Amino acid sequence: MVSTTLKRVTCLAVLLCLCVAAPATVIVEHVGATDPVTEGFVMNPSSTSVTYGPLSPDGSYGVDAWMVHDNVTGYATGAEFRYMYNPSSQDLADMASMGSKLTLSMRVVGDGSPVTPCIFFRFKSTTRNWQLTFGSEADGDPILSVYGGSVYTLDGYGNGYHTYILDDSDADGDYDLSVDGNPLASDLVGVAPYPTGSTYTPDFTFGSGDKNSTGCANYSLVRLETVPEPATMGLLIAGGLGFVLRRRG
Ligand SMILES: [Ca+2]
Ligand SMILES: [Ca+2]
Ligand SMILES: [Ca+2]
Repeated sequence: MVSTTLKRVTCLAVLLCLCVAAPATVIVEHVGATDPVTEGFVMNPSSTSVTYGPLSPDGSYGVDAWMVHDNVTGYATGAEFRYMYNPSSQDLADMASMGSKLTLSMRVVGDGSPVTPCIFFRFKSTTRNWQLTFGSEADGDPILSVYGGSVYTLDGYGNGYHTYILDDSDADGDYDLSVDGNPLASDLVGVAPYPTGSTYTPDFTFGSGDKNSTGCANYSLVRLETVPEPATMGLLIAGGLGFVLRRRG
């Protein structure tokens, strides 16, 4: 009897752990000083004059990262350079149905850099574009510009690594923006393609997106992931409980 009860309790505990321990599924991510090409990103363009490579670690910051330092101007191919992942239609369907989260941990290199598409982070669905571009104040505090939205000066944050998250955990198709866990903006709907009715080629991209300007940043984490909706979690837990209770009955 004791043994049977123990089994049931264990069964319930395992089900709950499974629900809690699998909160997200990574679609693609860049971590630390690893070459993004080995992580599933594609170089765009495939050769470049922009400086890129590993930092292990990034000097006194003590953080492993991958640098993309665009000090190149002009209009030649390779005067820009980014890493791109093209989500599959299954990725997009999972993001829409389960919810998604986009994470960027990055440091702007060079205090007093103008906000520039040479430091950018973007997710495009077929119908919407969420893009963040960055610069810094003279004192090193980051400046963040949301495409189609506001510009935020992150006073007091300093010139180190910061984590920017676009979160659509509620799977309603818009994103809440936070920096180091502090909410900045909510329900960002992104920018539709022009002309009206046309579609984007979906991508998840970071790096330098502009030929004739400059900007440098070091990227320690870039992640695209799905997150189960709270409702889904609830159903899983309820299903687990029902299973155990049926066995008890
Ligand atoms: Ca400041
Ligand atoms: Ca949302
Ligand atoms: Ca450039």
